Amino acid sequence: MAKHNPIEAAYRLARVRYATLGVNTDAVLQQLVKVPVSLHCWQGDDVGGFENPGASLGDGLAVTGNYPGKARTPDELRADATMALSLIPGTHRFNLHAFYGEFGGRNVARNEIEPKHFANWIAWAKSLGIGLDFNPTCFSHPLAASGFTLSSADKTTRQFWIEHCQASREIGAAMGKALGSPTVTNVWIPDGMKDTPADRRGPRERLAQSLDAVFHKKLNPKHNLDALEGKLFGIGAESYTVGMHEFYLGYAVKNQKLVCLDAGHYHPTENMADKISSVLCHVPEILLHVSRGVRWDSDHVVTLTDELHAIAQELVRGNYLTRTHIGLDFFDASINRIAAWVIGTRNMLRALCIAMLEPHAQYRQLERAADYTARLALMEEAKSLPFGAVWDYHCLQQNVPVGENWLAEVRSYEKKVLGKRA
Ligand code: RNT
Ligand code: ZN
Repeated sequence: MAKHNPIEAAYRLARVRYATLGVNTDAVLQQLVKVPVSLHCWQGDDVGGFENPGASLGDGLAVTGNYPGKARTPDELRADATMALSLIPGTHRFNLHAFYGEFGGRNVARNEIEPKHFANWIAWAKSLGIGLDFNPTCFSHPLAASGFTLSSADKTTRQFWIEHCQASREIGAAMGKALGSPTVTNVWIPDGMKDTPADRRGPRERLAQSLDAVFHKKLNPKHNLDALEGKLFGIGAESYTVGMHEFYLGYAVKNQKLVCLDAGHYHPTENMADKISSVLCHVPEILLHVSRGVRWDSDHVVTLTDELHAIAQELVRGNYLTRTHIGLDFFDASINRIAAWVIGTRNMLRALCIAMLEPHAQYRQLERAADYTARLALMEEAKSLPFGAVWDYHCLQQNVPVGENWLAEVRSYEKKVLGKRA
């Protein structure tokens, strides 16, 4: 360690402080660097995809803002994501939606997409040594315009989306195989109704049947893992969401699939963190969409909130990191999109770092002894421990900018690259 580097000096002091609580900061950083976060491709281009340039979003999703410089092509999106990844400590993953495939200018129907349409993405991921995750895109499409996809009463529509999801799982498996790390393929559908439905049962029973068809073919879990994402409501689907949490929880428990918990998809007074240890009693693994709900929007950039701390604490305290796939899900078009990725991902990792630094062995001991006074006292004191010094040192060690220094790099990329995009 260099003698006069202030980051290192602060770390040395922090290490001593944490040691008094029985926490080994070096061990924490060794653990932290191994945790991958899956960056969602759709922050880079406002959930546009590359099927239909200029197509507008809908189906319960809304992106607001018109910050200049969004990625317009797969190459631009890869360049932007590479930039974001270079500012985040550790080795992470990238999460693609099906409509980010490269179809060579041809109109390839969604139920006919193949691994070859993602060959460039796979090559890019390989070059960075990262894994990929995947999602069928059951929105932004004429056959989703009725508000129903896998749960549609129309057999042809239903079949189309079943085939799209089947094709997506095959792509997920091809990615996982090529990259030597399982791809999590996550199904989310927008199906629902704006106003009170007469029939809540029919669409749900059809959705269950469609999912059975989607998952009929067994895929090697070393290549592909299936996840299901529920939601409370979407814009324009306020009264009825076919795929609500209870629906998928039941389906996932029965079929041992992964449940995807999106932090923006519950009633605002519900705590997503509290669901982790509940759901993991009954399914082998989970996927997280870490996000931030603000009033009716479920997708603001992840900031270092109490809710985020709670999620990280649950993952660490419950020893769930090996059974949890951490992904992000937000889209903000009102700020620099690369900065949005960097802020959200660094916050997720920072929250994990803080959670790992807690003296949880002591908490647990006090709890077992029913000394709730000391437990509360210790938890509150822990809130001002010098975790910032540990996090800064981690960034330094991982050769990424310390503190706010990453912003200057985004600014210079903005000038050199984003500014030249029309
Ligand atoms: C929608 C879900 C879903 C999407 C992405 C684009 O409410 O959260 O995960 O955000 O698939
Ligand atoms: Zn989500």
